[in-house]
Amino acid sequence: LPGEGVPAAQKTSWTTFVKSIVSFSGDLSSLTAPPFILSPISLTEFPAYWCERPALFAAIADAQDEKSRSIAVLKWFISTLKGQYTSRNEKLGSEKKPLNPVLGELFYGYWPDHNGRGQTNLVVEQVSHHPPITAYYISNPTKGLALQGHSAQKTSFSSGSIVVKQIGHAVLTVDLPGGGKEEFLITLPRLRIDGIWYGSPYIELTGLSYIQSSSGWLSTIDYEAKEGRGYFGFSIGAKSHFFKAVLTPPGSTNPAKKYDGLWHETSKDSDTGEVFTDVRTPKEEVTVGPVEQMADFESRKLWQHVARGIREGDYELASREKSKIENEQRQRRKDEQAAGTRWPLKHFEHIESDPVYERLGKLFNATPTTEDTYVFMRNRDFPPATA
Ligand code: CLR
Repeated sequence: LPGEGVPAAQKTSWTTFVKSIVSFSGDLSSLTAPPFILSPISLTEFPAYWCERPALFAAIADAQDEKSRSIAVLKWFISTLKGQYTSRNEKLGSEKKPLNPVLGELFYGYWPDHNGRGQTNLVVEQVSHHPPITAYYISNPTKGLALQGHSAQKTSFSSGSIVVKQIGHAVLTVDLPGGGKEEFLITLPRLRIDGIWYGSPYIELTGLSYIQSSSGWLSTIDYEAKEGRGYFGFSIGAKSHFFKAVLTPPGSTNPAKKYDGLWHETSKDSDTGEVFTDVRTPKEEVTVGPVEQMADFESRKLWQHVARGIREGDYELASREKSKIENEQRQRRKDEQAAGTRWPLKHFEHIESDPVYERLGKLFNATPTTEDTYVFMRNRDFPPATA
């Protein structure tokens, strides 16, 4: 039923919200939403989804040749999708509206070493507020792996769904044992947020995404697989989460490997039937130090009272604390403008065009043909000295 997932007292406010997204295109984060759809988690925490299976990440470094490395990267990538796109439904009951990070907001974490896989470290910084852009750097120094990327969104509304175009890309750099490195350009799929009328939004992935290796191997992931249809060809629609992927060798369009399945459950090698990914096992959440020891701009400290308000249903507290943060931000921007200064980023530097994107994007005719990026400049020690 329409509005099924909406608490009775918030039905009017949900209708108003839905009306506002229907006639809106751009930055959804700025719209006021009813309390039941608010998440107590800031978008700066989302890059952690890239590494919740640290062993699969580390395994990329153990692959022995170009082809196996590309397979290992694809396996790790597909295995992150469940966390990236379904974990709010699992944890919070439906997709929710994350807290909109402030400029300079930070999120640090790590996954400890275990069975020789090495420690993986996470640095996230909100590098832009309008539009919201989040930059991240995830590294496993022991294994010689680093993932650098940024994430922004363009949203529009189409036949009952929110369509989210992901802006940004990620580059995975693998240090090779014999010296030298291999790079992987990772593009991001489009999202459709369905279930809006019902008040229980969830994400479906659409279109294609790519993982282009500097070795020439290319993975093409297709999220439009047609197996999502049930008896009589009716679309099951709800939560199909199918994908098909093909891996092609340098300079060829002939697949060397094909995979298909459900990215939130299991997938297989299409030719042999052998298991490719299985994400039904528990994932490992990022380790984060205690809030009491965080700096003021670290996400969980900055938002702690807002988050408590949302979690405990004290929406008055949440909105009062949110206004405080927003007013303080406005004042900061005013002061900077008056002084002719700009907020200094801590870890990243913006560049107009990413040479890796340019170089590797050509190999599969990436659109757009050029993209800006945020280069990771400065690290910090892990685990935090205070932990
Ligand atoms: C951020 C980057 C992550 C993957 C990811 C997952 C969920 C996306 C999020 C990104 C961006 C913000 C997002 C969210 C789902 C809902 C939310 C699009 C792409 C929007 C702003 C909120 C819409 C409000 C409805 C829930 C009503 O790697």
